[in-house]
Amino acid sequence: MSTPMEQFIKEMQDFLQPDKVYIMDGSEEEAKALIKIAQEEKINDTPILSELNGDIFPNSYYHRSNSNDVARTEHLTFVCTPTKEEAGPNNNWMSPNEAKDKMNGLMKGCMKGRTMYVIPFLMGNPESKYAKNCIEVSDSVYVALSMRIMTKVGKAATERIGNSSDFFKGIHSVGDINPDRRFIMHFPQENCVMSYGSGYGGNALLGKKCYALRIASYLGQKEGWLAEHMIIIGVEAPDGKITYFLGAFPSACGKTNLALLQPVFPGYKVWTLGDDIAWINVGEDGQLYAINPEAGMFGVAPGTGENTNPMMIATLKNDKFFPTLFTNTSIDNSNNSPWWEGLSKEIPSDMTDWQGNKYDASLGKPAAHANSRFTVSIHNSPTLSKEYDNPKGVPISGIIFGGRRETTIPLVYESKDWNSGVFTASIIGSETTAAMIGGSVGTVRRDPMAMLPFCGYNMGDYFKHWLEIGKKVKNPPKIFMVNWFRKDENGKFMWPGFRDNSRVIKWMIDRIEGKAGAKETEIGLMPESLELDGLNISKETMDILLSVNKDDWKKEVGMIEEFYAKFGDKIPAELTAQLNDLKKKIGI
Ligand code: GTP
Ligand code: SPV
Ligand code: MN
Repeated sequence: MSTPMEQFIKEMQDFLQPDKVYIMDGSEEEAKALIKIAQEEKINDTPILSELNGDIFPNSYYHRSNSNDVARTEHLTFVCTPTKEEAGPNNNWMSPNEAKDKMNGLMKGCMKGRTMYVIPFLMGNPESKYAKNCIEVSDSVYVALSMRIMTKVGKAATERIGNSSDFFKGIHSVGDINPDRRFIMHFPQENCVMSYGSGYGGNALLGKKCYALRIASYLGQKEGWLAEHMIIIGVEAPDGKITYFLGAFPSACGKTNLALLQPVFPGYKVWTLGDDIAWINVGEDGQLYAINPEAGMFGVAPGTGENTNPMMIATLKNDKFFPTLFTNTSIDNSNNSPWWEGLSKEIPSDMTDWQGNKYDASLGKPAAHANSRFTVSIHNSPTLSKEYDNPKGVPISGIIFGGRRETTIPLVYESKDWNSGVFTASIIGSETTAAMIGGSVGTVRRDPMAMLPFCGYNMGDYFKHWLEIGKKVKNPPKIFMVNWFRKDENGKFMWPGFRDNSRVIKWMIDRIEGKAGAKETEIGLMPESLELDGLNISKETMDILLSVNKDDWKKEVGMIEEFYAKFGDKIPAELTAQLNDLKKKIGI
């Protein structure tokens, strides 16, 4: 008798018809062999990977993708629940049968002449009851290698799966990388995702957004937990006490930077547990606990430099776990190293841009794609927390939400209790970024909990689920809202951001410990003061950053009402009551 895993592999072999099947074991020898294959295999005359200068970033390789395939494609991403209502207005929907027919038509025999990589992987520590078993099949060696960095691939997964039929099935092919034939279809009822036509991270590394957020959020609703687009950090104070936070920000809005923050205060230290995804459970003691189901970081390159994120530069220079991949950055030809805007002040004089052309700075365009990324093991980070692999997770004392907003949203405010925090998170608006194709960068859209593109079911039900979780938690964490991205009338960021964000985090810790005061405002509690020693910022600027402009908020409420209206009576009464309360306070 064959095992369910063997049956799945056989079924995929019959369906996709690859020339070869390779089952990954996760070993270092295997990684070396796959890197070699990726250096020899070419798409449009470009090798899938080329070796970079190891003296600058050790064991690093460069990948240039098709220029039509550089970010997630939300308009081609579907949640295929039996009814449209289950998927909600926050998702594109197709009936499971129609979606299956479409994907079967596109994918039958699509791996002829190619190798099917079978990637058994785990999301989370195998010892953790919260970890999940998964298998992805893919015809991309770049995906196979990336999955090895981002998740626990190989033997541990195969062993944990054993004879069980309870595993996620990810079916992926790059196809001919044509956006007209690109679909990312989620089948939550079947614990399965089919993805065709893209090799890009969030579309193709199916353990990440597809499983660990969309499918997992669906499972979480059924099973009483949360799958969130959140970082996990532990902030150590000079007395050695560590306070654990979760932090949710929309794509390309600062999670990875906050996850590796180097505080400006002596004696404070941030320990990294996760930079993108958290699975959150109510523990036996009634506390909220979080684990990071991932093992690597797929981070935005532009803006990452010695001044902004020194810990990430140190991570990229570490070679404990290999390889590190750079995708769609530019190349500095003087030393064969990756370069991106923000890596150094000086622009190298001889570069190849992300599309493979000689870079001409006079054209005023960036050399690296705005969504160019690195893929690096979290084990290479000098700030990795000792608790990273704790099967129970870490106990959470604070949740930080944020968005990218030029106006309206103050630097920081605190919600009074869990329900008002859920309301605050449900009304997040954020300017769209280059992390997604198919929208104009910079337009404000509602992005509740930073989960708009990732919630695998109706967001009205999701809000209800958040409120339910609150009822089960004994000491609910404090909930904060931040905005690092406020701009002045000249379009300049008003707050220095990055390392100086630790000034705001310190206030949060003091609030959690009952050591700092706060003033009441229309939208929540705000600092009476922040520690700004050594920072050159005017009182005028701080006053704007920490104020509530009622006219701006009146406009904001209009956008919130429009968004809520899409969900009809699915919006929980608690949130409607909060909204009415806010309206009253700002004079509507
Ligand atoms: P995803 O990986 O897409 O989920 O993004 P992320 O939320 O992890 O964002 P990341 O930390 O990679 O930051 C995205 C961009 O915002 C980068 O270009 C950063 O340099 C920039 N950024 C991060 N934090 C700050 C900040 O405090 N202030 C300013 N001005 N920019 C920031
Ligand atoms: C994001 O877009 O939120 C990312 C990158 O973290 S991806 O994995 O492609 O979704
Ligand atoms: Mn993300």
